[in-house]
Parts: sequence; C-alpha cells; structure tokens
Amino acid sequence: MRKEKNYHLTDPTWCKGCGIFGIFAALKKAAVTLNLEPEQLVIVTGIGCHGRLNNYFRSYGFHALHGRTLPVASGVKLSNPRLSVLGISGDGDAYSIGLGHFIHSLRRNINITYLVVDNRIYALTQGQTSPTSEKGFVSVSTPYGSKDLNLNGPQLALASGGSFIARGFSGEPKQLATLIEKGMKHNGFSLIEVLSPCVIHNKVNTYQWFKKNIYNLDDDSNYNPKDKMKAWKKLSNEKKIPLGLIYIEKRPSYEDLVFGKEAKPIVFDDLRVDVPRLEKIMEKFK
Ligand SMILES: Cc1ncc(C[n+]2csc(CCOP(=O)(O)OP(=O)(O)O)c2C)c(N)n1
Repeated sequence: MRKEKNYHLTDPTWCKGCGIFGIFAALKKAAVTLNLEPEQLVIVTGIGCHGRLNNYFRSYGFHALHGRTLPVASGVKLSNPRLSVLGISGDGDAYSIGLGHFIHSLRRNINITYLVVDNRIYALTQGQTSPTSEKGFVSVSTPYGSKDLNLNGPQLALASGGSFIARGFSGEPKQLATLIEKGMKHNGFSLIEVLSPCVIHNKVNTYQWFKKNIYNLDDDSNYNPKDKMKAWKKLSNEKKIPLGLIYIEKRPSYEDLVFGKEAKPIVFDDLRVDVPRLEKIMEKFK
C-alpha cells in the first residue's frame, strides 16, 4: 500500500502522467453527458493497468480474468439488456489473449461499448512487447527488437464486421468523451481504441510522439465514416495515425435479432422431454 501523505485508498494508483487519467476523465464526462445513473452502468475490465478503471467509478463493475472482458460484458448485457455496458481492455488483454473474443464480438454486434487502452506495451507486468508494439521495438521480452509486424486493431475490427469503429487519444479527453458518448448511443458493438502513453515502460510512444504522429478525421469534412472502402484505405496507410470516428454502419444488433422485432423463434422443435419415448430407448440398453 502507498505510504504517501494524504493518500486515500480510493485514490487511483496509476503512475504520475499515465494516459489512463485522461481516459478516466473522458469516461466521467461521457457518463455525466449521457445522464447515466450509477446503477444503470456496468464497467467490465480485464487484467492490466487499465483494469483499475472500474474501481474508481461509482457504478457497477466487474474485474474479469485476463482477456475475458468481452465474454463477461456480453453475459451482463444479455442477461439485462437495459443496462449500459462498457468493456475496457489493454492492447494485450484485447489483441493477445482476448483476440478470439474481439473478432466474434464485432461480428455478433451486441450492444456494448469497448475501449481498448493502447499503450503498445504490457504495462502491469513491467513492460513486455505487445501486439501493437512496432517491429523493432526493444523491451525486456524482445531485447534484440521485436521481429513481428504490429497489429492494427481498428483495421482488424473493420474486417471482422465492426459496426462502429473509432480511435481516440488520452491526451485529447474532450474528443474521447464525445466518441464514448457516440459509441454508447450506437445500436450495436462500438470499438474505441484509445492511444495512451505508458510513461514508465514505453519510452518510444510518448505524448510528444503521439502528438506528432496523429491527425484528426473528425476535422475533415470530406471524410465520410459510412464509406467502408475509405475507412479501409485510411487504416491501411498509417504513417500518420487517424483519430476520430473511422467507420459507422447501421445494422441490427444481436439483441434486435434475438429479443426484438426482428427476432425469429430460435427453437422450432418441441424440446419438452417425452418420457415414454425416453423410457423405450432406455429399455434397449438394459
Ligand atoms: C491468464 C493470464 N496470463 C497472463 C497474465 C499476466 N498478465 C497480467 S496483465 C498482462 C498484460 C497486461 O497488458 P495489457 O493488457 O496491455 O494491459 P496494461 O497493463 O498495459 O494496461 C499479463 C500478460 C495473467 N494475469 N493471466
């Protein structure tokens, strides 16, 4: 436990300057703008530095296993669709151990908002190379430089059938809050990847580095986020990294198909147990 003067148990334990503070501020702003009551919101987190976000938020929260944010968030949402459900993962949680859930959640389109805190490193475990670390990245796990290509989460999301894909930056909490609000209003799965410096373990992707390497699609009136090919092109050329709403598509959510007007009966057969028939079958095995 921290021994600092005036430290309170409910104070965040992130390192000074951590990008997650910006995300925390954006989340609070979005919850206020959306007028969410604490009991209406459930924040599900994975394992990592990001995983403490729900601890400091006055809402329901669930700190899931590493890589299992989305199965838990999906279960919460489907058992009570009236709740607003927000999942949060790190780049390791989402794109390494949780990658299968990532892809299937995008195509399934359950009404969840998912923030991926991309600090391009495994921070909690003291700085190993992650799927979003660039080729050549030197860390304790790749001392000779990573030989792997880095993974592009939003591009993978587009290929996996994502209906809302955005990217924010923890150094721009106002824009991030707006993206979270839009994502939470979207009917279906909304992915918001958040570029977020880890000031202790990642000495490459700093605030200055991100500022130099980002541009804002939200400022470009010629950009149409409903155009899938345009979105693909933007994500294919990331010498400069696009922020903002990258892609949005209107299509029924999973809940619309299962519980809503478009719901079709899932079970066509009468599945009640036919005891006499069962007994007859059992006879055969005696
Ligand atoms: C099943 C399992 N495997 C490995 C770990 C060890 N572990 C804890 S956090 C973590 C990675 C954290 O990186 P990320 O998800 O990017 O989150 P960050 O700490 O950067 O926010 C790992 C590998 C674990 N807790 N559980």
